[in-house]
Amino acid sequence: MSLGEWPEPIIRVQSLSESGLSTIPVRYIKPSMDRPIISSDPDHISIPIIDLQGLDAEDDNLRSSTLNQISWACREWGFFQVLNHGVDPDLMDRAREVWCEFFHLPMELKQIYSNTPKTYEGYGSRLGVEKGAILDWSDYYYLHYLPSNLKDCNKWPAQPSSCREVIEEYSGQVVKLGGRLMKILSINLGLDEDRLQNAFGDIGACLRVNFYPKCPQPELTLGLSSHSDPGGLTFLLPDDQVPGLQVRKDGNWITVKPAKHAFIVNIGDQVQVLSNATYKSVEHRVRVNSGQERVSLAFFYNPKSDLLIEPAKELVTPEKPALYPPMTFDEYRLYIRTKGPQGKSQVESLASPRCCNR
Ligand SMILES: O=C(O)CCC(=O)C(=O)O
Repeated sequence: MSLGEWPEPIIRVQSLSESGLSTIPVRYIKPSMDRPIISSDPDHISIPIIDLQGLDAEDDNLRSSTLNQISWACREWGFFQVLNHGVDPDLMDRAREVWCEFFHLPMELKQIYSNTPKTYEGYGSRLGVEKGAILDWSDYYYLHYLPSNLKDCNKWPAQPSSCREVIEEYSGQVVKLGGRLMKILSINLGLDEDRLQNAFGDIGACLRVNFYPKCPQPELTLGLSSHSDPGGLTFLLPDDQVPGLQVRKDGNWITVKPAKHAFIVNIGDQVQVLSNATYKSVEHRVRVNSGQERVSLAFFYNPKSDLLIEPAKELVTPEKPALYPPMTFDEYRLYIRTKGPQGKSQVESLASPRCCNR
């Protein structure tokens, strides 16, 4: 399958939504088993919220209790919210605002940045290039921050006028948070604190800003289909006014209730591989609604794209052999770039007892 061009003309979901239609086109209608069932959401369950201030505490008990909370969240949920994470709350607000403004610019200004599946950079409306695929109810903007040879600020929106500056500052701070959490995850896995970071090499970092327009029939579609993130760690700045993100837990879909100025952190497939499945990347999806649009910023902290990623040797034992074959992130992400979001099918299809005993 070629990643040269989109297989069909691109339709902006925002334009569809703003046209005032009362039923959604058939291309957005999900099979009944994939549709969101609003009433099935158990309200009393939520993903863990962890205050990272405890990591800098002089008090050893507080520090180790924070490490334990993170360890538990990584094992049990693969998803958690972090508070006091070091990213400036005002900058978080500005980042969200500037992207809301971008999506409300006239269409012709956004179209300048239309993307293609070759790199996905720019303004897009679909993931995957399969002709006739059922599409998600969202548009997005995708850009590279690291490595610096891929960073091209001319591919970032020139409007709103503060957009590039805000992206730069925001990304720098989130990358620092990523480096800090990589150390914590290494320590919690019983590895040297730099072990995961060294396996990632010179990291890649990119931002996808998701825009979910209002939808007249939210019960028939999804803003983003179920998927696990192919990369290392994801730092999601959700819309703090409009819920939508759902995480799969024990067969149920749990709707995340974002805490003010928290980041939602989740484990990606590459950390699942490196940790030899001690930590799992977890499926998630996004619901839309008829009353309010929603914006979220997903920042992906990834390995260098041409390094082989495989289970850390220290975590491979005769009782727990290597579950995954070595693979570069470039090879790995071709799957989602071709097929679009497909639950956890990729990482699960790679896991094989036959990879053991190497
Ligand atoms: O919009 C959200 O809350 C989640 C976005 C997401 O999962 C992604 O961009 O990969």
